[in-house]
Amino acid sequence: MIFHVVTIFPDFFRAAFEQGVVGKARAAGLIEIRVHDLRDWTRDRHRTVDDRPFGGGEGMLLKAGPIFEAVESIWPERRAGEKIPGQKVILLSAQGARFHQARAQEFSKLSELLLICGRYEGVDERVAEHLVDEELSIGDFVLSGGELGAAVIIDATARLIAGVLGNENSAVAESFGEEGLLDCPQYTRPAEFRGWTVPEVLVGGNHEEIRKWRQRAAAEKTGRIRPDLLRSVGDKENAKRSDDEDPEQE
Ligand code: 9D3
Repeated sequence: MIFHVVTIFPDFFRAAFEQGVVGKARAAGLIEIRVHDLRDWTRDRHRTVDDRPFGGGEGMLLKAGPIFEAVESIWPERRAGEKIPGQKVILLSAQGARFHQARAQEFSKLSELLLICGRYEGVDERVAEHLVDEELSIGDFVLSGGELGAAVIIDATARLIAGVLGNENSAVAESFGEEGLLDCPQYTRPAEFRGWTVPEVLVGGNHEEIRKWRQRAAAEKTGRIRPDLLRSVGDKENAKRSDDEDPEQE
């Protein structure tokens, strides 16, 4: 899979993508990350990417022109407004819909993903209206630009691509996966650290007891830290049950 990033800070990404799972996936040739400098598509002497908002207001906006030129030069088909199956353009902005694990799953099946990083006070709205497939945010907090968002989406997506993880199953059977619970608490050696011991059952070797403890501990921790996840598990199960119901009975 090829990831394209359009940004005014191309250097931001080097270290992030050299290490860990993403670095290994690149080294193995499973993914490619092409970082493009937005200023390469400016035409003026000062390589201007921003301008003041019509109607007044604080700060500067990213201009539409260089962003359209960038996308249309990376994917020339887009110049005619043609959309290629397996390719998606995303704008990272604070005004976007929230990115989540199901979107990462979806993106991992694409052949190419192009991420445009917003900056300053925002981006000329014609980019969201007429160029991109989707406008996404990574959460309800204020960042200074879309670069961290693009890195988050690439990391979450790349690790799901077949062959990237050592264990093919581990991408599925984890939190925010099928069961929608947080992981259970986990411990490693030493069995006693500063007087705090590991739950007895985990060192006992009774696998059925361990399985039950882990299930209970995961549900307890999820209820304490992320009760919103438990509610959505309930919603999913209700949805499944009504799917199974006799379609004659509404
Ligand atoms: C008047 C409010 N504005 C500034 C406080 C809104 C605003 C403009 C531009 C807030 C953030 C930004 C820049 N942020 C991003 O480009 C961004 C972002 C984010 O801020 N939060 C979560 N995800 C993302 S993805 C891109």
